[in-house]
Amino acid sequence: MFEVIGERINTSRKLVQAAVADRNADYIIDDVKKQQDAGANFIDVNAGARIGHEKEDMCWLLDTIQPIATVPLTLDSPDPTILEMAFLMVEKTPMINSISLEKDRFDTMMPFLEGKECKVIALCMDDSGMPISSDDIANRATALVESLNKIGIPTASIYIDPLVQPISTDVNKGTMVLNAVRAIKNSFPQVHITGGLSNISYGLPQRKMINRTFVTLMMDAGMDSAIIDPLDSKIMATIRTVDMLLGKDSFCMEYLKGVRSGMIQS
Ligand code: THG
Repeated sequence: MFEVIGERINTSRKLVQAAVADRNADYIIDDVKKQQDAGANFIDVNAGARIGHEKEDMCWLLDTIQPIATVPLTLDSPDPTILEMAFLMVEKTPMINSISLEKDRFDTMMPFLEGKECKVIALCMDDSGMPISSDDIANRATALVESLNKIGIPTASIYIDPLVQPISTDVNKGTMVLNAVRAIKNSFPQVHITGGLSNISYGLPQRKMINRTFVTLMMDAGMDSAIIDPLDSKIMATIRTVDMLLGKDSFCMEYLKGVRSGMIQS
C-alpha cells in the first residue's frame, strides 16, 4: 500500500517556525499526533528555514517528537552534517531525505550511508540542475540505485524522487515525469517512488484539485509514496481509493474502513 510521509513539521511553514522559535513543544506534539492519526506512515522533520539555527532546531524537534512518535521519522535536510547528527539521535531506524547526484552532497553522503540499514530518498538532481527529459530522470535514477546498491543499500530501501516540476511552465512536465516513473519501475521493480507533488500545480489556481488528480496518475505509473499533508482528507481519500482500484487493497478492506470512519466520502 501507498506510504504517506507527513510533511507538516517543516520550519518553512509559518506556525511551525513560530512554534520552533518559541520552543512550543505542545504545538509540535499535537501536530505530529494529528498526522499519525490521519494515517502518516513516516513523519518528515525539516528544520532548514531558520538560517543559522538548523542544528539546534533539528535537535530540539527530534527530542520533542521522539517520545510520542509511533512511526519512523524522515530526516529532511540538504546538509549531510545535520543528517549525521539526526541519525545518531533517533531510536527507530529513520528514512534519510536525501542524497542526490550533486557532487559535494553525493561524496559526503555515500560514506555516511555505507552499510546502514536505513531507507533513503534519492533525488534525481545533479550539478547541471533539474532533469529536462524522461530519459534524463530515468538515467539519474539508475545512477543512484547502482551507487547505493554498491554500498550495501538494497533497492527495496531506496525511494527515488523524480522531482516533479510545474506544469504551468511547460505542459509536458506531467507526461515527462509519468513516463520516467514507468521506465524506472520497469528497470527496478523493487524501488520505491516518492516526492513532493505540489510543484506540479505551482502558478495555477485550485492547486489541490491538480495535486490529487496528479497523484492518481502517478500511482498508476508506479509512485507508491509521497511527501504530503496527511490532514488534507481529500488527497488521503483519493490515495486510498486508488490503492484499491490498482489492486493493492485485498477485499477492499482499507477502502471500506475509510468509508466507515467517514474519511472517504463521495
Ligand atoms: N522532495 C523531498 N523532500 C522534500 C520535498 C520534495 N521536502 C520538503 C518539501 N519538498 C516537502 N515538504 C513540504 C512541507 C510543507 C509545505 C510544502 C512542502 C507547505 N507549503 C505551503 C504551500 O505551498 O502553500 C506554504 C507554507 C506555509 O504554510 O506557510 O506547507 O519535493 N525528497
